[in-house]
Amino acid sequence: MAMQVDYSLYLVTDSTEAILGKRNLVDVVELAILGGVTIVQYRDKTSDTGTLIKTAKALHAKCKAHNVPLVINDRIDVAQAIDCEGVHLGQDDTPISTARKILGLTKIIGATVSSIEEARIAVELGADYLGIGTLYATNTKKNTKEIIGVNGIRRILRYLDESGEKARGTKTVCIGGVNGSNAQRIMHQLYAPSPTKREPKTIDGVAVVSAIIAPSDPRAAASDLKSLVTTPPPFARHALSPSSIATSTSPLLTALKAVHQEHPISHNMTNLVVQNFAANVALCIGASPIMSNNGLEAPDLAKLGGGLVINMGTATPDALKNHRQAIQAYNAVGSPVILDPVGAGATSARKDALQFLMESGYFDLIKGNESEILAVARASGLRINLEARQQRGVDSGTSSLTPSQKASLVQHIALRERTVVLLTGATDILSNGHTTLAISNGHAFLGMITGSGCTVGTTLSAYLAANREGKFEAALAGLCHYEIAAEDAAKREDVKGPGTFVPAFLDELYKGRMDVVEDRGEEWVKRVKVEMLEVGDGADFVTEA
Ligand SMILES: *[C@@H]1O[C@H](CO)[C@@H](O)[C@H](O)[C@H]1NC(C)=O
Ligand SMILES: *[C@@H]1O[C@H](CO)[C@@H](O)[C@H](O)[C@H]1NC(C)=O
Ligand SMILES: CC(=O)N[C@H]1CO[C@H](CO)[C@@H](O)[C@@H]1O
Repeated sequence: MAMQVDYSLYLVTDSTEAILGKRNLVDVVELAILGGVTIVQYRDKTSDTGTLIKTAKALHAKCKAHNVPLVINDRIDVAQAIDCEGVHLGQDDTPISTARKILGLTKIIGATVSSIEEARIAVELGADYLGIGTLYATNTKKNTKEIIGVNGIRRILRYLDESGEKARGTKTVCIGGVNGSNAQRIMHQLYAPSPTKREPKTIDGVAVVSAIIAPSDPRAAASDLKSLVTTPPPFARHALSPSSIATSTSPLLTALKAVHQEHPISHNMTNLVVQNFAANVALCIGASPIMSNNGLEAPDLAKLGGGLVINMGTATPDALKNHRQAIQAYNAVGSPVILDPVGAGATSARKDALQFLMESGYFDLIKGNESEILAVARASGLRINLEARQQRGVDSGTSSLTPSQKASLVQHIALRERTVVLLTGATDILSNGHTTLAISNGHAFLGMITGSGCTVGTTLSAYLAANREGKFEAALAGLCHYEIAAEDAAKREDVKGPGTFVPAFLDELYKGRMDVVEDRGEEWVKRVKVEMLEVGDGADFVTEA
């Protein structure tokens, strides 16, 4: 067996002038090791054998001094000549089995893979670790194979997770476009949710080339990356876990009171005709509305501790750029971001916009109606079995899914994206991947006024901002606050229809809040119609592609 290796920050060298400049590679690598690199791959496709051996020897001396393993890209002969810790083999290099015969069992052999089939073969032939990619397009690698993205890597992790002990035990690093602005999120998102109770398989590290070699201070760059890959991101400080919310509703009252006390900012990045309505909803529930579509302003706003709503209403390139800046600013401080993928899936531009946003950062909650959530599932790399969907009769309006299909859909996305997902409809389905609830509050008038979908987003952003340790309970509380107010408004004698409903709804949002704050919440909480759903594996409908 090869030695125990820490793969968390894996440096791949690049001696080209565009990246290294006039500096000495050995000096740069030493600085990177001092910054926290845990393993080094010497990769040089152009130098002659003499130079390779000379440089490899110098690198190995530095690596050994710091107890960091050195592997050589492709060249088994060079690895043998300097007796370093192993080799890394691409798909076109010497076969793993040959390398193993030459190097023996104690050396590290790594393999580049970009498909399940390549991963299967590499594991079978005894690779110690897999470099899985390409994650994002880069200029560093000339022969950039297909970009497989987060979803492609998750697919391979899932395959490894399910393919026996040897596959599960094979270490993995991702490669391609990793840098300081995405490393932490990638570590969080690259995991294969397991249907069993077992710990899910996660990526063991990130392979980095230019993000460490190119900067003038490789030590600082490595040190930044090291702390990013070894600490959970700010938005994941409170893990999502099974909730007892269906049996005890007191967390709902706590969540509602927290919004009242903290007046969290609800920062919108939408383009909506009902600006006034949204701002009023925010004020009535106790939040402070801020409307800003300027991404450059987001870092300052994020620090104020509020929540951000990303509404895909306008999906122009410019809007998307601002959205990305804002998402990353909120992610960086752990302030919640809600995604409202309005109309996602309706056009290919919106499909692309959704993909872009989901690659931009992490969402603490994703909410949408059935067609929008189906689009999110696809963007997340899940496969939807349309035949199973069409087998069903039409008995609930625009919905084409059975309740159990919906539950399975929402739960799969929540588990995979490690987030909270809300599918809105006559019955809403809310899941954190571990607990899935059906909520049947609300009133039909909500569907007849403009902006009701968007203002649910506004409400939930305030609830999540004020209740960071319990995002799932907060989402449920916000939804119930909103929908019970709609029921109460619709019941009123002065409400004759959707028009008179709007002002009454604002009143009832405020009344619901004050009832709870002034300790009349016992009655309010009894109105909550929530039911815990048992989710089967939904194998016929949603599959982990
Ligand atoms: C980090 O990598 C991503 C994906 O390759 C890229 O879009 C982004 O511009 C990079 N950021 C920096 C600061 O280099
Ligand atoms: C979901 O909302 C979008 C945008 O408002 C709408 O176009 C679509 O028809 C809705 N889908 C369903 C199933 O209600
Ligand atoms: C929901 C909402 O109020 N949206 C507003 C967010 O801010 C932009 C920019 O100021 C407004 O145009 C939206 O109406």
